[in-house]
Amino acid sequence: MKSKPIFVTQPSLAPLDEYVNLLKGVWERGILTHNGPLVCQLENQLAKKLNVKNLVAVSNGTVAIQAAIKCLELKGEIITSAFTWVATVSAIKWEACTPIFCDIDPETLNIDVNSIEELITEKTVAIMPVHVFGNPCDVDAIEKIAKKHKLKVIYDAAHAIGSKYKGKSVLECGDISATSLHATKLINTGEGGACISVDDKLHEKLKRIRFFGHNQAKDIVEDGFNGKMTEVHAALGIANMNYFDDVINDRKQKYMFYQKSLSHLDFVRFQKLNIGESNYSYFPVIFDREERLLDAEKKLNKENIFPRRYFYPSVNEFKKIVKYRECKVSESISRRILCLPLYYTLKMSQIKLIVEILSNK
Ligand code: T4K
Repeated sequence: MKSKPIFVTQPSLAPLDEYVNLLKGVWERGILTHNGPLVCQLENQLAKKLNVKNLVAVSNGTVAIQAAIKCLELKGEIITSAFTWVATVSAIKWEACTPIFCDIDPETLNIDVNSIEELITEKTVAIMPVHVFGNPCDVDAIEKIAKKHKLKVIYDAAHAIGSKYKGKSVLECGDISATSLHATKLINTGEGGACISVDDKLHEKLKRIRFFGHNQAKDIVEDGFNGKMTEVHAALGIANMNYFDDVINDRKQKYMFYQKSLSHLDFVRFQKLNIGESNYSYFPVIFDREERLLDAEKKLNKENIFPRRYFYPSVNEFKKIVKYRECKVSESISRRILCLPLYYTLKMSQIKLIVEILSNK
């Protein structure tokens, strides 16, 4: 009989009774959405936990990026990383802006800060870097470029809950950060996301944008949409959040174990985590050649283990939805990178098995 499949990740879930207890209140109140008490509780507790001043919960991470673009009223070109999930691109496009792809640093896998300025034109309105796999970008360098050219900065911080820059939450960097609370993230609400901005005016505006553009009197005062989170999702987030410290510590230990156990292989290397503090949310392995990756994937799949090719292909290569612009480093790394299973309930024996399979060339 085949063993249970091991996927790239599994949601970190609080004990069911803790979730059910919160749901009882939802049933009693009969309030399911529209900025209910649990959404407010989640926002307050999450802001406290992450040590950020302001946080607006929304329906998913893609909507969080769109709300950020709407909030800054951007119209034009947005320079973003070619090495990201398609949602970064689709959010920019949904807001009628144009993504301009910047290549990445081959070591950190984040936007190459030395390649941003050459992409700036009179149409550029913002930079949207991605903290790839939770590894903080070179925020100071990006801020310097943005200031010099009077550009806004939105961080796609979908992976970055718990990541830090200069000892503080990386989510407070830039004009707005957009994060994800999807099932696969370190804190999850099933589907969900959040916008973080230290600017109180932007924070209030984000709240209105999420709620069709209504103000308190229900007048339409912004160009908004429906980006609301439900009480059922917020309840899940509140229950799960209590286990965040355990989840992040567990990830770090497993990450370190993987790295140490695979470091003897001369055909793989790892993402460089040199700026700030990563949250170790993914464990990507960069192979020397795509054939070697495909071979490793095949061997793992044979044992019912399913790593994922995040991100493949490089988003500048999605020719159906974007205008292709070559980004050599991102394209090459996309073909050679594989994220190995990493999650709270993953057993050490399972990690050892994965290491063993990868070590047998
Ligand atoms: N920006 C960046 C840089 C992003 O990476 C993302 C999303 C976004 C923006 C947008 O945020 P959201 O709008 O999604 O909040 C996943 C996630 O769906 C996506 O959230 C994530 N990034 C992306 C990197 O990965 P898939 O298609 O690979 O996920 P899926 O559903 O196949 O899940 C992966 C594995 O996890 C499955 O094989 C099994 C396991 N799993 C998954 C789910 C959903 C479970 O065990 N339980 C579950 O409920 O995209």
